[in-house]
Amino acid sequence: MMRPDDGEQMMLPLFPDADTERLPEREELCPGAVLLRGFALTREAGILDALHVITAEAPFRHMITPGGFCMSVAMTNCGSYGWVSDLTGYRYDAIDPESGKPWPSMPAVFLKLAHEAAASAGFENYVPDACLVNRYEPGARLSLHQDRNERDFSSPIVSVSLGIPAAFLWSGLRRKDRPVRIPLMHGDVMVWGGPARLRYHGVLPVKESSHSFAGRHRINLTFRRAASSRQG
Ligand code: MD3
Ligand code: FE
Repeated sequence: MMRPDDGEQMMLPLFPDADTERLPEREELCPGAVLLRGFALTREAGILDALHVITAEAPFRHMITPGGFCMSVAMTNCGSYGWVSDLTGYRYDAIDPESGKPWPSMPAVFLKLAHEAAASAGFENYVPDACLVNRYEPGARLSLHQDRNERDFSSPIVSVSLGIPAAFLWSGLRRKDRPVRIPLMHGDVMVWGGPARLRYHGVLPVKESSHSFAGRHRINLTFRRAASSRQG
């Protein structure tokens, strides 16, 4: 027989979020920006295979900035468009300037990962047409910048961190805003859209370490919609 106050005997946790608060799986950093810890972990084998196919066709290279500096991050691309930098500026190009051929196609495992990450951050129907692959070795960094070469700012950017960790610098809409540091680990995925899309961001010099995924490297996959969605 139930007594009226039996409900009070249930083990209701005193602090409901205590277990998840230390390492939340899904964290909203600001409106439009969601961090999905470990989201890519179940697909690392497929991602690694795909990376080998891409880099056999379009090897990592250090691009030159319009100011004449050699970037410390090595890059390549896959998808319909690739991000390129040279003395004439930054742009998206359907052709890899090193090979004169189109960039390797976007592997299905990449498309699915980006689509599902975007959906779980609230962006439905995300179909990226460009994936920039960044490779950091210890000491490599990416200074504060905005990503604004894309036609379509209404689509989010999905960023996948693999290999050794890095500290991501996340700032505001103005370069002088004070950045926050976010440690990014193997398998973490970030989705940036809406009001967060044009925030300044960068990566601090990567510290020496090693990880089974790619030895002394940090690999970052950055998915974008370079062409406008209407144009296709
Ligand atoms: C926030 N890459 O390739 S990804 C880049 O870790 C780039 O390699 C970094 O920034 C990396 O352009 C950071 C996370 C990221 C990417 C684009 C963003 C964060 C962003 C665009 C707007 C706001
Ligand atoms: Fe960026």
